[in-house]
Amino acid sequence: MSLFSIKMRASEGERHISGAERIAPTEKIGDVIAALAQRAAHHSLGEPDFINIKLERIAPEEIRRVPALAISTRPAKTIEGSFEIMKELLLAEGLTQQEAEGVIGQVRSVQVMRGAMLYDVASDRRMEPDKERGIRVTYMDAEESSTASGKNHFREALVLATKVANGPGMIAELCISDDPDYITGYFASRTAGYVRLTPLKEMGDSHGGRVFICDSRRGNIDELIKYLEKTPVIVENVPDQPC
Ligand code: PML
Repeated sequence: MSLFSIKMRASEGERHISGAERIAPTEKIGDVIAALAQRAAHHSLGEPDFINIKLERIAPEEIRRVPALAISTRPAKTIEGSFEIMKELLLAEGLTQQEAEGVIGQVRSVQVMRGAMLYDVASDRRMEPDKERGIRVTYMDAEESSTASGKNHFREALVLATKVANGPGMIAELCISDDPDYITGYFASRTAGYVRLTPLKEMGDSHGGRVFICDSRRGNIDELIKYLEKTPVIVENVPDQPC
């Protein structure tokens, strides 16, 4: 049975409107393409004038399968309370106060950036080869690839976070959604799991982004970037809802 990577991106002029991807077997390709085209055409950010749907066959032996991270939710009364929990989780991963405050400052100040920042604690440096572009995590899906046309923030984020957490030398990921209507974000790591944090921002705020925290003493950075951007990963046991 062949598997295909199916990627959709939609834009209007220079403006990015929507993007999504799936990994699906040949017999599901038609349904997945239809769902992604619907999603691209009906987006709250506007009607695109360009929709690109790209298919690539993936060799089954290239695919890595990993179980979804364990899910938990840590609600807080205030945004600052959520960032305190984030800091506590970073300290538990071995970051110093200064490092933890530094990476939280980075994720809070991300402007519009399609990819993620990659911060190395060993050198105290950002490691993205192109700082404007950031690191773009692609080639991933849940085992039960969805053919729903709406975006499920939680499910898509859990898939991405699980892929990222399994990268060589990765310590943790911080995420604030850039969707102005979505105030829940997360902290994720192999040890803590996928920890949903809410609220991480005010309703209506379109700032958001991701910071990946790694340690170049524990894994090679070039290999990590190659894994994040190129290795196909299927995540097992991904629920539709956080429960
Ligand atoms: C995004 O918008 O891409 C990030 C979504 C974060 C999802 C958090 C959750 O609901 O678990």
